[in-house]
Amino acid sequence: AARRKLIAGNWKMNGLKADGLDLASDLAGRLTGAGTVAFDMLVCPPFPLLFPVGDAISGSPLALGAQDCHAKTSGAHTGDVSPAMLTDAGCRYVILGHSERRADHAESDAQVAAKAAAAHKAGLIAIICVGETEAQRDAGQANAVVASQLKGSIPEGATAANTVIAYEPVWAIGTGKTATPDDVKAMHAHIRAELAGKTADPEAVRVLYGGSVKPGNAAELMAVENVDGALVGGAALKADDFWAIATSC
Ligand code: G2H
Repeated sequence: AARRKLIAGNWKMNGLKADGLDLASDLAGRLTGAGTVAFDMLVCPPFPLLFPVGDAISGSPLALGAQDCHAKTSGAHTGDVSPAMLTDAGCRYVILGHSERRADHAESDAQVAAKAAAAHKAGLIAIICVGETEAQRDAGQANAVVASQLKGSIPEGATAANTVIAYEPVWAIGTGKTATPDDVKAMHAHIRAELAGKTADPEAVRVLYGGSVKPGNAAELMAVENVDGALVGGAALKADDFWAIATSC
């Protein structure tokens, strides 16, 4: 089955309301104007921008996502945000287990799985991130690390309809270094094989590549077998760059 590409912008901790509204409205306008396209497009702004951006792009083909959620539905969890709060703002997706969350907040695979299960229950599509560090790759452990992250982070009940995987080699994030198409091809084939038994329909699950994707390397990366889109950070903050990446699919 053909997997439709997903081009997701992870804005990380960037942008104030005016910037976010400009960027999202610009992209929504381009997407609407383009008519039929070969990809789904998603923006994931910081929490405070979800409602204004969600309102601004509501009814357009541009989808909204968040960058994290809590595993519980409500309660005494100061500073956290529930999955239902995200759907209330218009989100369809949530990024979970990004390496920056795993590093800055010591998120474990088990926590990522619990968050993904909660996201699924709320009707959200979880984008579960995995990826090895440079030291792990140099030690020849990249495949084993990613296999173990997939095993620990994908919850029961995951399907192609509620789960997307993002492979982001940590050494390629925001560094300007990009994995070679051969590295990416090998890892995505490995991930596809590992999805068997962990999702109901492993052939249909989209597996994104992330890590310094930019207009100059997008076409080459998006053409790699088993690469079903991109999770884009830095280059997702400029409408021209993000649009160029999407339209290179
Ligand atoms: C990887 C990616 C987006 P960047 O973290 O998730 O960021 O494209 O800036 O490397």
